[in-house]
Amino acid sequence: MIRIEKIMAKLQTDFVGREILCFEKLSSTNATAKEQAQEGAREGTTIIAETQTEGKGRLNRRWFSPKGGIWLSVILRPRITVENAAKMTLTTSLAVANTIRKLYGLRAQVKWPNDVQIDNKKVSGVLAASRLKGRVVDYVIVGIGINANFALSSLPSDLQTTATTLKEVLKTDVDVEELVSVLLKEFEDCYKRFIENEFEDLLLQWRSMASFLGKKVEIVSLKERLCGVAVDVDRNGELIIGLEDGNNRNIVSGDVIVIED
Ligand code: BT5
Repeated sequence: MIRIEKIMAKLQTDFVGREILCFEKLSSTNATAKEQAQEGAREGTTIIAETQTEGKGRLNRRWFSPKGGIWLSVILRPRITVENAAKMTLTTSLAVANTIRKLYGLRAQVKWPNDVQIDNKKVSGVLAASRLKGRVVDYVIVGIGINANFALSSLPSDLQTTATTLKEVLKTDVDVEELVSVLLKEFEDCYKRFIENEFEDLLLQWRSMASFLGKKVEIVSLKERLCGVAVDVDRNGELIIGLEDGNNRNIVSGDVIVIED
């Protein structure tokens, strides 16, 4: 069981996680967070579930959420316009990578747009879903999944080569409540910097942990597949790909597959 009192005892945030709702099982913490946000939950309210029966990734893809993982969503109410909302994803993955580095000394890396990896394997995925009022954001639900205390064998076999868990890497269980409290603090710090218009500083740090920059990659999106070199991620959070013809292309959404190290 995840113990809220233990998280609270360690929590050093101003507002993120000051209100925590913890459930044994939910369909998705994002769905519950959305309901709470619509009912007026205050900024920072955090929903945690020990397992999710319908955890979601981007494009409605399935996110496997066995017991032992950290599955949580945070409700935010930033005063930003729609163009800025996508930057929340990079801000969040930076917070997750920083947390894993600080707590366990592991070389966590980020992959555009929303993965955190250890040894090129996905240990965490994040999502930022915004609800708009005109061009302004009404609220953002940030969803974070971290594969913490479960064996890889709890995931479907096709994911066992692309994913990893903290338990698998560290060969021991981690303290889940400590992980959640440090993560929420790290996230709040990154979020505050984002709100204070320091996204470019966050991006500098994010880039320094990026596993894929400078590598030959394939981009797979709903519209197309293309190959090139991952040149950079720009100040809007878009991925810049150098094509074989010498031109650059900006990519707004899609998956990155590294094809040559
Ligand atoms: C993500 O999507 O990586 C975002 C994952 C966000 C999960 C959190 S958990 C709390 C909150 N509540 C939710 O319902 N969601 C959020 P994407 O980049 O689309 O990656 C999805 C793909 O990752 C799937 O298609 C699988 O290939 C793979 N995958 C699924 N479960 C995984 C896991 N536990 N670990 C590693 N890879 C996984």
